[in-house]
Amino acid sequence: LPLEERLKRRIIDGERNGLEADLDTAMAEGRAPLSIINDLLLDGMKVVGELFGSGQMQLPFVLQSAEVMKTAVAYLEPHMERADDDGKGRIVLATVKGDVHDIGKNLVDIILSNNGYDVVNIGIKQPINAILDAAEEHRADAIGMSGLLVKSTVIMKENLAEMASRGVAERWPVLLGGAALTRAYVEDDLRSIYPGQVHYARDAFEGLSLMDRVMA
Ligand code: B1M
Repeated sequence: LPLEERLKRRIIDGERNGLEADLDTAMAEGRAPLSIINDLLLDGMKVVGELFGSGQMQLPFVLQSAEVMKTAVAYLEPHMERADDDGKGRIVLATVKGDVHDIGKNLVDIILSNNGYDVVNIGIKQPINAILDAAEEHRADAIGMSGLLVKSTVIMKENLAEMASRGVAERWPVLLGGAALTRAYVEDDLRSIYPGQVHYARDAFEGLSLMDRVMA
């Protein structure tokens, strides 16, 4: 297989033998690490999602694909360009309660960290109390929640309602992302229950431009 197809295939097959060598070759050929992730590896992940969703792939194999994805991202990260405008603001990032998906959240972490933001990534399955404690403790300027399950979209709504009832909405603009969310759900349904700013980010880059807007 040609290199690009092979890298995509590695995610689908969960094959990590020789992964680093292929990533090195792709970079040596002039592909930027982020383009390798976005244009090749995430394509593979999309196929994994489709195969799993249609019952053609079992969960342990999805897990293997996710592990290869994580290994690849960790390998590429030190090769990414870093802007030198540090100190643009601080965000607490979490995957919401009940949800373990973290590949997207961790990409958001990487993109924001490489572009001048201080990211406090508190991990997966985080209840609202833990998110707010972290935001308080680290004096965050914003809160980012990720979740991929349909039920996570409901949790996000509950979280915003809780923040509104605690009167902290003015203090923390919220960024939301994850495959089960839609812009309409965030902008039509969630905005109406949260008196502060709530933004939907389709991907990590939109997350970055929203942070730039929130902090402006
Ligand atoms: Co699961 N899973 N999974 N899974 N999984 C999905 C989400 C699913 C759509 C697959 C499917 O059925 N086709 C489905 C959800 C269905 C639903 O809710 N209706 C599903 C399911 C059902 C499950 C389990 C329930 C399966 C089971 O146990 N029977 C279980 C749930 C466990 C739990 O959470 N309690 C489960 C488990 C897993 C694994 C552990 C095996 C693994 C996750 C490993 C890990 O993350 N460490 C896994 C995976 C890999 C997937 C798919 C295949 C891929 C997800 C992924 O990493 N995508 C996924 C299929 C899909 O998404 N279509 C699926 C790549 C990633 C970069 O994309 O996270 O969307 P994403 O992030 C994007 C944007 O959304 C955005 O930026 C990123 C790109 O730049 N973004 C943000 C995300 N967060 C953001 C936050 C922001 C801004 C942007 O600001 C704060």
